[in-house]
Amino acid sequence: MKKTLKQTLFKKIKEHRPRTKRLLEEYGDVVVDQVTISQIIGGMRGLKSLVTDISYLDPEEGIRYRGFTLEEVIEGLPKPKGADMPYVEGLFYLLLTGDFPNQEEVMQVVDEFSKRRIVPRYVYEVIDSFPCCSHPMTIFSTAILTLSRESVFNRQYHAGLNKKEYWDATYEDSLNLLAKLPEIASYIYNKLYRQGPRIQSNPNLDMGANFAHMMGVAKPYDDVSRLHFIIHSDHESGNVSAHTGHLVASSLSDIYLSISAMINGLAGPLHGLANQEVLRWLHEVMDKMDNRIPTKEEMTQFVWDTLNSGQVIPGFGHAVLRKTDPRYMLQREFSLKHLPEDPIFKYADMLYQVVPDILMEHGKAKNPWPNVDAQSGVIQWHYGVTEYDFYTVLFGIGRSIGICANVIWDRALGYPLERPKSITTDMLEKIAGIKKMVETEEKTTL
Ligand code: CMX
Repeated sequence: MKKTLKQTLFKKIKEHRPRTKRLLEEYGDVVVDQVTISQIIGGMRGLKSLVTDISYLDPEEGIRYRGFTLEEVIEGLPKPKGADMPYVEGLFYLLLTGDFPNQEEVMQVVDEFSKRRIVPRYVYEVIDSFPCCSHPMTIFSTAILTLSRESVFNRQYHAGLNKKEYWDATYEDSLNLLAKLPEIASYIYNKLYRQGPRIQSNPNLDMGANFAHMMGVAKPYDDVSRLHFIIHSDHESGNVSAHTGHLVASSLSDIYLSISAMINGLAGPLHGLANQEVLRWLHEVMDKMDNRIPTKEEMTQFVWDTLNSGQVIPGFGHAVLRKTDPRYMLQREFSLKHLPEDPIFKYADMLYQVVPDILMEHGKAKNPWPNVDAQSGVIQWHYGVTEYDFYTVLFGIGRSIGICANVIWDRALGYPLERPKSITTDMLEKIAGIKKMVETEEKTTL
């Protein structure tokens, strides 16, 4: 009998624990980085102060999951029959263990997800009770929060759980939650935008196909969903959603509280919400152009107008990346293959041609190249999911997979409560020697 994912994971955890223990006990004083005032005031950019083995973001290369590029991940994971994109459940296996699952191993996870997918009725009642015009991310976050009462971790913790077992209960909570996210998200979508009867899930389908089925969108939307969830799952630890998930979980809040919190971080326009902002912005341009494809000069003018009015160009720039996001490139390749003639794709592609040069001339953004959000909405739009307010929910399903994997490992390795130290502006000025200079100046004037 093949080992289950949980058994394989436990073996990896036991192998890894001594590495963390040795680093802490024997090398705890080794200096990794130093911190400057601009990093303290400037959102801790580049400060090496978190650890994760699930993914690593190289500024010049882009994301690697467990050491593998996205192309290698897509190539190496098992795929459902006839699909171009792999099982999302297989990605979860890879993120947790660092190993590519074989067909039998991935089917075990597909089966686990299928068994845990049923959402309690009270969650639907909470969703139904939202006032109209609520943003789908607010509803999604609340629905997840509501599930906290199901937490295995909470139950076991209050009954007296050994620290070494925290990861196990968190693993159970994570699977229980991840399996339900497509059901919750598609329910929100249908409620907000379709008003038709809910499409029941099909327990025989994998996560991507089941999501497409519940959204009521035909093939290849199953592959679109798989690709979307896989490429959005993780982007190392420092981005707002990943960091929030880790931070909240570090106080031993359960996975539902942690994932709900990370969804709230993702809902900001400088982070995940940028994918809806790209479509909103493109539609403003389309309206002004009466749906005609603008010339390069016209598009250039729109971009400058946005910059000159003090707004950012959504879908461009990145806090870490310094080249075109490989997640953008993968989606662009998909679009070139499946929707090259779509007008929205043509608009987005024109942005790719004009924005980087403009941002360079503008001279502020450290990275003028497109990020993941510049292209994801274009694909959704093409397949009929045109309600762009919903796009960040899709990002949220994917990102939850990575955060759950991270939190399980955080608990397995006993990472403590996160608690950096803050200081005051007075103290920073003192460190910079500014106060002394001001006092001297005052004395001179007197
Ligand atoms: N358009 C206009 N100005 C931009 C810009 C853009 N796309 N990207 C960066 N800048 C500006 C910043 O606002 C900043 O201006 P100020 O000095 O006036 O504050 C300056 O350039 C320097 O910023 P940076 O160091 O290059 O970038 P940050 O690390 O501060 O911010 C990010 C990164 C993503 C928030 C920023 O590039 C941005 O706002 N992009 C547009 C929104 C977006 O696409 N977000 C999604 C990112 C991916 C994701 O998380 O989903």
